[in-house]
Parts: sequence; C-alpha cells; structure tokens
Amino acid sequence: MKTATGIAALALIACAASAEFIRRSSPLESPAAMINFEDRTLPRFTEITNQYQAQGVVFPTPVQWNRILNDFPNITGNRVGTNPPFSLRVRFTQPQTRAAFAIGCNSSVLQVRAKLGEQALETVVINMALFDPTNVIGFEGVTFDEIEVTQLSQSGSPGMIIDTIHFGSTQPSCDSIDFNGDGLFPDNQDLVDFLSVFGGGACSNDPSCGDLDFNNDGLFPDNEDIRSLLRVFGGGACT
Ligand SMILES: [Ca+2]
Ligand SMILES: [Ca+2]
Ligand SMILES: [Ca+2]
Ligand SMILES: [Ca+2]
Repeated sequence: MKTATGIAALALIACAASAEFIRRSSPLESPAAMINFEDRTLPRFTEITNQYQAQGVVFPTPVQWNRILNDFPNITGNRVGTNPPFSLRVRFTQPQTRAAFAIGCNSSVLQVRAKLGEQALETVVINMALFDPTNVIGFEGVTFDEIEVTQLSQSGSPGMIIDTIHFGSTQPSCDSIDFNGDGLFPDNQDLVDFLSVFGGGACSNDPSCGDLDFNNDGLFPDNEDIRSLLRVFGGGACT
C-alpha cells in the first residue's frame, strides 16, 4: 500500500516534467555542437538550406548568408537571416532535448516554438529589443527537432538574423527508461523495479534489468538518478 502511494506520487512528479523555454545572455554550457558560420565564406545573401546538414542543422525555409558591420550580443561575423519571410526555422537532423541560438532583430514581438515532426509542442511569445543582451533563445527538457521563430510584429525594418546555434550536451547521457529490459516503456513497472533495486530489493525481470547509475555520472546509489529517471520518464532531459 505504501509502495503504491509512493509510485502514484512519483508518477505525478514525472508527468509534471515539461518543456522549458530558454532565454539568456550567453550560450548554453557544454553543448555537443556549435554552428557559428565561421567555417566558410560565402557571398552575401547566398541561400542556405542544407549546407550545414552534416553538422546537424537544416533550414526548411531558406535563410540568407550575411555579414553586417554591426555585431549583436552573441552574433559576430557571419550569420544567417531572413527578410522576408518573417518565419525562421532551425531544423535538427536528430531530435534534441536541448538547443538554443542567438537572435537579432529590430524591436519585435516574436513567437518561438519547439516542434517535433511539424507538430508544435510548446509556444511562447516574447518581446525582443534591438541589441537585447538576453537574445539566446531555445528549449530544453522536451524532445524536439525544430525551433521556429515567427516575427509577429516589429518596429522598423522586418527580418531576423541568427548565429551561434548550439545543441546537445557533452554531459553523460542517461540509460534507457526500459530499466527492467522487458521491452515495455514508458511503463510504471520500470519505476517500481528501479526503486526496488535502489532499496536493495529485487527486479521483476532479472537478469535483464539495468544498473542503478541511471544518469551515468559514476555516482550510485544516488537520489539524483531517481530524479533523472523521473525527468526522462516524463519526456524531459537527462540532466
Ligand atoms: Ca558568427
Ligand atoms: Ca520496461
Ligand atoms: Ca548506467
Ligand atoms: Ca548516478
């Protein structure tokens, strides 16, 4: 009875995990990949679609290569932009749980979306000022394959530029949420089994069950592994 109540509470916590909008003044710590467009020199306004596919990013709506004298916060040297259309889409070739980029525009109202397979998972509407220092925007804690920014309104010339696209993490990744290795997931039985083994008990599908170091940081038994498991179970990020 005690266990059942505990699991119900944990399942509620797991379901509460949700996408988090990122807005900050500097790039994310320890990204696995970074595109700053300094690896090549192209004529101004060259259309960019899949030239960065090998690095993990494509632009389903073409953007234009640019280099302007003005540097914005987190936007230096080469960058890409749109003018028009007023929608800018950064598509990742692999689903991500963490990605951001720097954006520059005249004072605008921007709609920012995390999407997966063309479906919007999360939508926020923000104000962005010219030379706004908090211009690094993105999402984490949800699995998505595109960030789409739409300029809903602006003062002055329309258009947006972006630079410093960064995503992923060099931090260790988590184990499968199919902890008991029975092929079923997400499944509350995996939580039951994990907590059982964590408490020194048995696992329902031994010897196919996983290890207690769920977040693979080398520490176990550790409450942080339970928190990571619940986050990932709820669709969130490993760390
Ligand atoms: Ca750059
Ligand atoms: Ca399972
Ligand atoms: Ca492990
Ligand atoms: Ca651990």
